[in-house]
Amino acid sequence: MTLPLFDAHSEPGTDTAVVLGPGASLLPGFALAGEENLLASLDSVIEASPLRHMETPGGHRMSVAMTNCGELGWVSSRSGYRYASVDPETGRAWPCMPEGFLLLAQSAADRAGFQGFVPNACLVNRYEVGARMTLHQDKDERDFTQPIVSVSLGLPASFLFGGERRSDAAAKISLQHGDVVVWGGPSRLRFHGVAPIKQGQHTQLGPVRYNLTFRFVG
Ligand code: MD3
Ligand code: FE
Repeated sequence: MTLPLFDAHSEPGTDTAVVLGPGASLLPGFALAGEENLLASLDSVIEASPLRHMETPGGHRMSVAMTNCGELGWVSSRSGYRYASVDPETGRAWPCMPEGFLLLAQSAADRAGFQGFVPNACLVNRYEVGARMTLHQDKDERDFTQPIVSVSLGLPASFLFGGERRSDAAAKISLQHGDVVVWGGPSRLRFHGVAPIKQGQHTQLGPVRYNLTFRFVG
């Protein structure tokens, strides 16, 4: 089922929240105000810790390329998933979280009703056309009272928002360049994923989608 969030004639402004579920709010276009700074900061993060296709514990190459910034970064390898303070590719600390990233994540969390959010990790995902993320839960963090803030950039995505069990039906939510979603409260442990990215060209970013997820690992 695709949720009709709004039609072309009633698209909400950047100050309107759309409730996707309990504790889950879509802030359409919320990242557009600081877009230029955001994209420049993204470039510098990727320059310091390049995007790479990590290996799953099962030995598969992920179709999404990833890197991180902040105190901790999420990594996957044959040994499992973990948060690490050192980038295994560079042998150095992850790049600091750019101030504009932090302010964006905090103001979005605030707007969605989660005051005092201080993320210490930001996972950067890059999807090329055809890349996807299968249904999963984000449970490698130690503190599920804190939300996850996600920022979509570039090509649109069909986001799959499932339930508490993998087998629960998933709603499809269309996410556009500049959209921010805050996932907290009872939605924090819901299964979710991203359908294969469809072919297209984004004016600034080309044939790719980026997603930033801000987390407080604990
Ligand atoms: C719903 N990334 O990196 S962000 C991930 O678009 C991840 O790259 C997706 O799932 C992406 O782990 C989706 C949206 C998201 C993040 C965390 C959630 C949705 C969530 C946690 C609970 C429920
Ligand atoms: Fe996730």
